[in-house]
Amino acid sequence: MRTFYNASHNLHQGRFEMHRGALVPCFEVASRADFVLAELRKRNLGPIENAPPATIEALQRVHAPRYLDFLQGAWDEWVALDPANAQRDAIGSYWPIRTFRSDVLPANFHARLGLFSYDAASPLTAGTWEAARGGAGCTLAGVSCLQQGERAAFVLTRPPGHHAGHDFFGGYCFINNAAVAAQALRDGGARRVAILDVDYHHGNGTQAIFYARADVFFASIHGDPLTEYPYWLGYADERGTGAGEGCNLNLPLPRGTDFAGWRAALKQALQAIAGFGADALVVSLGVDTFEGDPIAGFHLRSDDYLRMGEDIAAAGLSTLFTFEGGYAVDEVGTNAVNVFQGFIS
Ligand code: SP5
Ligand code: ZN
Repeated sequence: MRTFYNASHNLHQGRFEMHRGALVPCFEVASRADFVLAELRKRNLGPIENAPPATIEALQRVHAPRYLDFLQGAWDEWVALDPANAQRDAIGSYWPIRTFRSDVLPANFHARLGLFSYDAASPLTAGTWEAARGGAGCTLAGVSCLQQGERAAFVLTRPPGHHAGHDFFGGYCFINNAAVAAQALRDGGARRVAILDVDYHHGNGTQAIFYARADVFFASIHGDPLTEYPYWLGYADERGTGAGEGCNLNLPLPRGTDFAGWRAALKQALQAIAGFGADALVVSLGVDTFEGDPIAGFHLRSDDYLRMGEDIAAAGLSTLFTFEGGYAVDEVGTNAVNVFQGFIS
């Protein structure tokens, strides 16, 4: 299996995230990708390649122009406000909740930072834009690979993507790689594309991007948003809207769920995807379902990821994996690569 590795990922290194009233070191660290890369090499799973960054035009297939403009210039604006800002990351302080306007683009930087984000846990850094754009470029290279007839490819990148929406970042995510992939597959001629999101957290950004569409099916298995981030989306009654009705499947599971329970949900998701009749599959691969994850609550073990890969392969679709969460840094390589090992076995 070919891997497209975003060598620019380490330009994005957030220092602190706001966690319940305190700034704590970021969970989403650069070494996550390094551990996965090392494990891929160790197991000789296939070539590891680079790709050029995505163009703005390609990103605009999924994201709003004014959001991309903001992301691209945000760091320079932040530092221009105060040279001392170069030593600290940009984090929002003000958000336009219900009753506020979002059509007006304020001149004030902090107001725009809040307009285009939804949490204080996703620091924007000097290299965030370049890292995120590099990841989308790798995603497009992975898509090309499938279009040339490869069975599967892996996009090894960070920051992750599935919480990022059409015009907002959050949940450590800035550009929605899974959405970029699904859209590029459609643009390349696939009639129907399915996205399977196995990250512990509901992929609210991906769901929202495709919610009204009948050509992209979104299925997600995740911690119940009644108690788990992102809290305000990911419930079982969200089934899509308009033409997209029936093209969204959420399978929330309680904290403490082990692989037996999780695998039953996977079976259900894969059955729904088979019923949809997709031409290609995008997997948002988060491994924060692992029992040792510091910010999540499922109990999957390392061997379970082999079975996960086997089950996904049995769907028989050409498949692009994009890397999402997984914060038990020492095991993140083993767990992610186990999925691919199972997939190709
Ligand atoms: C891509 C991805 O996995 N993003 C996840 C973002 C989660 N951010 C906030 C998590 C808050 C969880 N609080 C857990 C308390 C642990 N002691
Ligand atoms: Zn996650």
